[in-house]
Order: sequence, then C-alpha cells, then structure tokens
Amino acid sequence: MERTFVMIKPDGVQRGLIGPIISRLEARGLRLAGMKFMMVGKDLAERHYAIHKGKPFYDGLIEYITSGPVVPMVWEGTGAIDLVRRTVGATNPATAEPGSIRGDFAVEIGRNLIHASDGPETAKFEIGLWFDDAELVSYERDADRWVYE
Ligand code: IDP
Ligand code: MG
Repeated sequence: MERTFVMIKPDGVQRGLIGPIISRLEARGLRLAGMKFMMVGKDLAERHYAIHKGKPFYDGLIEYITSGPVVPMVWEGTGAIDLVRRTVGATNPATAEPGSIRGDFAVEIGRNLIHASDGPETAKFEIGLWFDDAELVSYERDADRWVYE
C-alpha cells in the first residue's frame, strides 16, 4: 500500500464539489487515511509550493490556495500516487481527459480544483507537511479484498 497527499483546493470547496471529488477517489477503491478541513496560512502555502517559487504564476497560486478553506487528505492503495494523478487528470483542465476530475469539473489551469503528489519523494514530504503521524489512521475495510488481490 502506497500513500499520497491530495487536497481539494478552495474552488472545489466553494463550488460544492467536496463530495463528488471524494466519491471519485472512494469509488476507485482507494482508502482514506487522513482528512482535515482548514484555512491555509501563507507560511504553509509557501512551503507546500516552494518548488514553484519564482515562476510567473507563483504569487497568484499562493493567493488562490489561501483564499478559502481546503480539504487536505491522505489516500492509500496499490500504486496510489500514479493512480490518483491519473484520476485527477492533467494540470491544465483544458487538456485533461474527460473522465478525470479536472477533465470533468474544471476549465482553467489556475482553478483546477485539486492537488495530488507527483511522486514518492513529494508524497512523503507533503504528507509530513500537512499531517502528524497521529492524525493518520491505519485500518482495514471488509471491501479491500474485493479491490486488492
Ligand atoms: P499539478 O498541480 O498538476 O502538480 P504543477 O505544475 O505542480 O501542477 O503546478 C501547481 C499548481 O500551480 C497547479 O495545479 C495550478 O494550480 C498552478 N499552476 C501551474 N501552472 C500554472 C499556470 O501556468 N498558470 C496558473 N496557475 C498554474
Ligand atoms: Mg505539482
């Protein structure tokens, strides 16, 4: 089982898409390991997006992510990092495949609804940035044997 960090961004909350987005991940067979509902301070936003500092969209990105409440989550499953990235779709919703979250619910790159870790290193860093160990839950679901061999 691999864990990945996922966050519904402020536009997802404002547009009433918390439920539909979580439903996609649940229906895929992934298992929720942690979840919060919170405002993001500038300091946390800057640490989360440190890799993009200096890019033309950086200031707008920080403003966007701190503009309203978000839903940070940890999801787990076999190959969860890549699986979630595919379920989320391309960064620019204009080119995201229909059937993906961004491809079905979003239009512009600066309002693309959801964040997901892009690799094992990023996932480890982001999970540690947003969650304490004690906030993550390890458990089994009866349905897991029908999802995982
Ligand atoms: P990702 O979210 O698919 O991993 P990244 O390239 O890591 O995409 O960019 C982080 C976030 O920054 C994007 O999800 C999007 O919200 C924002 N972003 C990236 N490129 C642009 C841009 O060209 N204009 C506006 N916002 C952008
Ligand atoms: Mg990224």
